[in-house]
This record gives sequence, C-alpha cells and structure tokens, in this order.
Amino acid sequence: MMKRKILALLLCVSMCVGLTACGSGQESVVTEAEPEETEVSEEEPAETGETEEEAPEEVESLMGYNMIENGDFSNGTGKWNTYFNGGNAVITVDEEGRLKVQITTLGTKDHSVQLYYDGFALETGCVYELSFDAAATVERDIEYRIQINGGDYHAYTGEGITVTPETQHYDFTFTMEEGSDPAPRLCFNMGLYGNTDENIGAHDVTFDNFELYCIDESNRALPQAAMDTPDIQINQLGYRPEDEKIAVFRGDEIDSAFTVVDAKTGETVFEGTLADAVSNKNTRENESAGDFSELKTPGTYKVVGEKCGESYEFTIGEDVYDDAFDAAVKMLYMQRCGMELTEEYAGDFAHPACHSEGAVVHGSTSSALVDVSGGWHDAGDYGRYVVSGAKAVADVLLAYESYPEAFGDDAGIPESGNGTPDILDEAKYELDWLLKMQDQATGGVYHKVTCANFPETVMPEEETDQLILSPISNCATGDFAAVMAMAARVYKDIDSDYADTCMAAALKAVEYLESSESGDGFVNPEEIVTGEYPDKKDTDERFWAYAELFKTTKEAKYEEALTEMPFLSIQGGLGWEKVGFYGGYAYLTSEYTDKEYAATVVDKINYSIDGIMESAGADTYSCSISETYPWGSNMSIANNGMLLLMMDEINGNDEYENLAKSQLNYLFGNNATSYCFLTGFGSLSPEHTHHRPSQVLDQSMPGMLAGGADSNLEDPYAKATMSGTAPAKCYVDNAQSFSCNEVTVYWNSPLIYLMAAFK
Ligand code: G3I
Ligand code: 9MR
Ligand code: ZN
Repeated sequence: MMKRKILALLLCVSMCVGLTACGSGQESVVTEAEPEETEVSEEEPAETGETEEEAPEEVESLMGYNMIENGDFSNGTGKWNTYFNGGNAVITVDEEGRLKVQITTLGTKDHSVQLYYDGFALETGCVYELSFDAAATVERDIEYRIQINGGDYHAYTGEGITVTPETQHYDFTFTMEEGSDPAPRLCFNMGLYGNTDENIGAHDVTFDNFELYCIDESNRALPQAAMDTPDIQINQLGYRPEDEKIAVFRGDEIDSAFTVVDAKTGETVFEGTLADAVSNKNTRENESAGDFSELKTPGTYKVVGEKCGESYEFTIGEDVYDDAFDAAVKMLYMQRCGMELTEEYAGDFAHPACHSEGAVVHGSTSSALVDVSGGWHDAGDYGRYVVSGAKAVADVLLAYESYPEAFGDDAGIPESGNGTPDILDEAKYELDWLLKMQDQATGGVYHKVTCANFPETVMPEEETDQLILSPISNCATGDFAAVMAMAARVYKDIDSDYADTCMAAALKAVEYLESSESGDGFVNPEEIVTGEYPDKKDTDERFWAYAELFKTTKEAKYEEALTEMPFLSIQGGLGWEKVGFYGGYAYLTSEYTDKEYAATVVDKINYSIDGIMESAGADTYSCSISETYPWGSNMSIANNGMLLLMMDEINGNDEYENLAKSQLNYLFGNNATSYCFLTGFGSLSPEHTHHRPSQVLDQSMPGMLAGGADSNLEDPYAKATMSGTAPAKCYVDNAQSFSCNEVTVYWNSPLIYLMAAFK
C-alpha cells in the first residue's frame, strides 16, 4: 500500500520568464496565486511560444499511499504532537494500540487543547479522503481541521464531530481549492469546543487508523514555477565610489569575462575577468568572484555575463545607504510598545497604545499589577525580553559612541527636533522600560514580560491576555547592569539626572548579582511558552556589567572584580546569549591598568576574528559564518561585521573594515538566496515576514532585517520545503517560516551599527 506509483506526468514548466539562467537559482517558492485551471494529461504539452521551454518533468503521482505515517500507532506516538493554550493533556499509545489523549484541563478556547500532525502536503485541485476512528470516555464535541499552519490558521477543510464512548469511524472527502500548501497541519481542537460541557472534568479521547489519501488527481494544477533569481549577485543597495565591489557569479558554466553596463543606456562602462569557478560548501554551488572596484563613477548599473545573464540593478553613489539606514533606525520606533503610534509617524502601521495594563509577577501570591509599559516589541511577537532588548540597546549606544556623526535629530519620530540625537531618544524609550523591569526590593531584573502564549496574528493592541513577569534571572540582571552603566556614560552630558538614575539602577543590579549564586540559568516556567532566551552561563553577563561600570566610573574595584574572572573562560560574543565581547571591548576602550589582562582579552577576541576571516576566506560571498547557518544567521553575520569594526579600533587593521563591509554586502543581496534581507529595499526583498503587524496589514513593514538562512530548519514550513537544501540557501520568504523570516530589534541593531560606520 505504501508503494508510490510513478505516473510519469509530462508537465511543461512554461512559467519560467526573464533571465537566461546558468541552471541554478532559488528553491521553489509557493505563492498564493490562483491555481491554474489545467488538465493534467499524458500527452506532449502544447507549445506556449512565449517562453523558453525546459525538458518535461516527471511528476510523482500523489495517489496510492497513506500520507499519514504510522497512522495506526504501531510505532508509538510518532509525529503526533500537542499544543496547549490554556488547556492540558498527555498523549500516549494505550494497550489497544490507539492514540490516547488524556485531557486534564479543557481551557477556554476551542484550541486550548490541540492534537496535531505535520509533514504532508496538499496540492491544488486534488481530492483527498481523510478517515479515522475516534472515541471518548465521555461524549463530547471536538473539531477536526486541516489548516494553514500560520497567519490566520484558516481551515482548508474541517468540521465538528461528536465523539462517543463507542468507537466510530469517520470519513471525509474534500478538494484542495486553494494554492498548494507544502506544510499544512492536521489538527483536532479538543478544548472548549461546540457543546462540550465546560465541567466535563478529566477524560480521554482516543484515535486510531488515520488515513489520508489522494483519491483523485485528475485536476491537479501545474506546479508553480521555481522563482527565477539572477546568477550574478551584488549588493542591491549599491556601493559608495571607493568601496570594494565584488559580484558573485554562479552556475554549472561560468563566464570567464564580464562587463558592467549602464542600466539606462546599455553602454559598457567596465570590463573584467573571472577566475575559474570554485565550489562553495555553504551554497553547494560553483562560484567565481568578479571585482569591479575600479568603477567609481556614480550611476546605475548591471553586471552582465554571457553565460550567467544579468545581475539586479545597483547604484554607485555616496548616499546609497542613507534611506536604508533611516528605515532601519525607524524600525525601532515602529516596534514601540505602550504608546499610540500615530499615522503621522507610523503611516499604515499606526495603532493605539498596547500592553499598558500592568503585569502580574509569576509565582507571586499577590495579584497586584506592576507597571512595565513601554519598550520595544522584541520581534514579530509582542514579547518584551530583557536579554535581547539589552543587546539591541547596547548596539545602538555603541554605534552612537563610535559614529555620532551618523545620527541626526530628524529621523521622523515624535522626539525629532528636540535637540537630542534621535537615536538617543529611541534608546531611552527602551531604557525607560528596562528600568521598570527591575524589582525595586532586590535589584534583580525580570527576564521578560509576555502573555502566557504567543498571540494570534493580530495587531499589538489586540493582544489583551494577562501580562506576566517571568522570574528574575542573573543573565537579565547582568545585561541590565551593563547597559545602564553604558547609558550613565552616554547620557551624562545630555541629561545628567537620567545618567544618575541609570547608574543607581546599575549599582542595585550588581548588588543583586553579588548576593546571588552564579550559574542559575533561565528556563520558561511551565505554563509560559513565549520566547525563552535560555542561557546557562551568567559569567559573561557579570563580566560585561563590571566592564561597563569600570569604563564609566573608572573605579578600581570594578577592574579588580573583572580581572578576577579569567577572560578565557568567559563566553565571547555579541549576542543575546553570549555577551563576553561587549565586556571585552568595554575593557579595552576603558582606562585600564592591567595590561596583561587586556592582552588576554585581545588574544581571545582575535582568535574569533581569525575564525571569521577563515570562514570569509572560504566563501565566495565572504560570508563570515560557515557550514551551519543558525536561526537569525543575519544577526551573526552583522555581529561579525560589528566585531571587526570594534577590533579595527583596537588592532588598527584595514582588512577588518573591508571584511565588515562584505558582511553588509551579503545582507543586502550578495548572497546565494539573491535576497536583500532588508524589507522594502533592493530588487528582491522579503515580502512575507513573520511579523504580526505586517501579516495583519498584508505588507511587510519597511526597514526590517529578516532572520535569514537557518540550516537547522526550525519550523514546520522550513522542514517541509527545504530539507536537503544547502545551508546558505535555507531561507524562504514565507510568513509561516518564523525561523527564517521573523524580524527582531536585535537583528536590526547590529545592522544599524554597521551602516553607521559606512555612512
Ligand atoms: O546552541 C547552539 C550552538 O551550539 C550552535 O552552534 C548553534 C548553531 O547551530 O545553534 C545554537 O542554538 C541555537 C540558539 O538559537 C542560539 O543561536 C538554536 O538552535 C536555536 O533554536 C535558537 O534560536 C533562537 C530562537 O528564539 C528559539 O529559541 C534564536 O536565537 C532567537 O533569536 C529566537 O528568538 C525569538 C524569541 O524566542 C521570541 N521572539 C522572537 C525571536 C526571534 O525569532
Ligand atoms: O510567532 C512566534 C515567533 O514570534 C517566535 O519567535 C517563534 C519561536 O519561539 O514562535 C512563533 O510562534 C509559533 C510557536 O512557536 C509554535 N506555534 C506556531 C507559532 C506561530 O506561528
Ligand atoms: Zn505592545
């Protein structure tokens, strides 16, 4: 029964338009376009004439096999999972070999208890039959659905059923009317659904013999054509006249020479040659880099090769980053929580004040509400997390300290024109919130404030569940102390009272840390399932706090405290988890007295820089990470650029600046996905970000840096569509893919730093 029949459907992929490809390109991307009414036939397709034809493809039949693996539970619970939103249950396989869902809490929503199965696909025009057996210890209503797994979670098919103590067989037939979905979810809502008695108490629902068959594929639509992207990559925002300019060519056959042409006149303005192609393990493509740095004349151009086609257009000019920089900074304002965003400043993304209700303290017997309003929404979710928020604020404060001339007072935020650089007004919005996250009694800082669950795809003011302060953590407290000490330095000449407030808060936080045992990591309390930002080591956060306190106050006791911590054992990094290099940089730029210690700091950071250079040297795009692209890889890449610039200050190495610039080139399009990862900029940029306001308004907010390639495939959509894909190409512009296509304030912030340096 599991045997797949090859139908040898001859399909003409007739939708390829545009450039003559070198044969590679982007993974196929499912769009929500209307399905084409096409008869599947075994005959030769008619000539379309309009486009280049490719060899007919053999398409596997969808019929004749059960799309649910292990539907009889002979191999345990397998790929079946539960999702809770206020309810609770446990799944096991019972003595009779059925899947048993032991429901203990019903919750208040239909999906408060959900059983689900991912890992199949539905194709437009096909007819499917779903069947299963179900029973319950107490008669009740449940709902089965096959739904889109993200956004509005609308059902492709589904209905309510009444399950009874006597096992019943259910059988449903449906046609996939919408665009093909490579990653839908089959689920059963078993919370407070239909006429189920809310006082039903603990009960079991059992399932068995799941079958999902395609029973008719005669109206199966043609597969969507793979998206055609150029085989010559460039920075789509362009280059400043003096920048190094490298285009990356790819394909089975690569040109040996190329030209750069004026985009308007077609006139050749530069001729270059290409070395033999090399294969790149990150992209699994053959590539060659073409250098056209000598072209410095401002203008709009394309890179052209006979075999590889054309690049997207780009500009050479002094101001190529100006608009993108403004938008990347403005994104922070757009993420503001707890105040109304007016149309004047936020345009379509205007919304009333959100999340202003006050939060309860997790585990506290008191139901008193704490005011923790304000700050930036972390990301596509509306959580506000201290460790990631501290990273974001640190980056922009460092950017301001190193490149103050990059920031003006006219960013188009409510504080513009008040005489203070807007970036400091913006950072203060987050710092004000951070101050509220400190427990006044102990000085400890709550790890985060979120609801118990991630919100639906709604605007922020529509997330109205109870806000909860998750427990105090050492990591949050250490990061808090560090950025408050930093703020005390940066705001000293601008608002000395505020600087004093920040310093007092930093000292209180350090007092807490000194009385708290090292090593307590943060894990989510059981009923809170929002972003965890787990971190098992707090020594790097402690180190960073001492380093910033020392840099700001110059007091010997902080230098003594930090030099007692061997830097070699401190987790290096500029992330939300590993923050040691913020501390190292603070020490190296302070009035330190321990030269030997400083030397070990330099050595350790230089060792990381060596790794960055090695990775970049082995990658045609000079991308500074290799082999594994983690969740938020664009942050890692931007962080590496930032670290190079920081260490350029210390080591004075010209190569660093150039390599940092290459990281920016990668982010703006010189990468194997062909995407400029900053929304709203470049020729091809993310349009379907996992960002709730963008999803609700059906337009990606401009100025957001998407997470980028994640070779760990960390969401169902990514798993379903990119298994086996080369690491650097594990990116999909789909809102369901939260591990590739979400955005965060702390991914924008290192980008802001990088761009500030190159303005
Ligand atoms: O620890 C391993 C490391 O050893 C390995 O080298 C590296 C590369 O594969 O992976 C590391 O773990 C990853 C970790 O991030 C640290 O980079 C995990 O696989 C990965 O799952 C984890 O992803 C985090 C994700 O939350 C899930 O926890 C992202 O960094 C983090 O940015 C993201 O943050 C979410 C918030 O929870 C909620 N708000 C939105 C935000 C962005 O998506
Ligand atoms: O939307 C959530 C996103 O903001 C988080 O970064 C991500 C990782 O924790 O989780 C997303 O929420 C998903 C959840 O983890 C699993 N169920 C589907 C949710 C969103 O579509
Ligand atoms: Zn909010």
